[in-house]
Amino acid sequence: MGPRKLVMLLVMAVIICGIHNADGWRRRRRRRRSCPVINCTVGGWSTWTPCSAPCGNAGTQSRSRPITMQAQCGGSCPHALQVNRPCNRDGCNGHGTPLSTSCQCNPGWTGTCCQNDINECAANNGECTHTCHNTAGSYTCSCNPGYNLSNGKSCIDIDECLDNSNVCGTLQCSNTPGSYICSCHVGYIQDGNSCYDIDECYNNSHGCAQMCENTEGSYNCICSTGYQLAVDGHSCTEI
Ligand SMILES: [Ca+2]
Ligand SMILES: [Ca+2]
Repeated sequence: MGPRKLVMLLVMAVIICGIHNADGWRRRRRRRRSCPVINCTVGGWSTWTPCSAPCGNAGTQSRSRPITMQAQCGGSCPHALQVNRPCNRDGCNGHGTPLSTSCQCNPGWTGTCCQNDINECAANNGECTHTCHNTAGSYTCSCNPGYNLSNGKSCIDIDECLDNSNVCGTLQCSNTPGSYICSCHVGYIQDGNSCYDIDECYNNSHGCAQMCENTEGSYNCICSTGYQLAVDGHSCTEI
């Protein structure tokens, strides 16, 4: 065999070998293509975490789920593994103003979320003159009978004698704190709702030096002939 034939044989061997190797590569490639592409699988969602704030405007909570099988053969994992959502937004009692994780309370309320009523009556009786009533978010004052509430806090005595001039009928009306008294004028005695003249001459309360004359509501002292009534209205002096 000459050198020329030897070269030809070598070239042919290289070509055959190349074709053979190309077949193997194609087969390997087909094997790789036949590996099934599998995406990941995920488990069920967890329960929601506690909210990050009890109220306000920034509370969030989340839930998650695990990957139960990783992706294979070039697969992907397109599932969300955690989601967030807002929670406990606002939630300010008593129309409070939401801050990030708490509330700014209106008067009468306190607490992180303004959930607690302030008992205004606990301090200085709520500045009520008489009775303080605590209410949710506020308070009120009330007065004992015979008084009117003024400016929501003060109790002012009612002057029954002025407001109702007939409250005592024909009797004399005297205003008192929280009430009033019906009484007879000086010289009269009360019996029920009526007043009767006191007979000072009869009951000997007159104090006249000599004689006594009863009058309606009063009495006069009288002196015998030869005497005159002194300036004190009771004594008698010789003329
Ligand atoms: Ca209150
Ligand atoms: Ca009164």
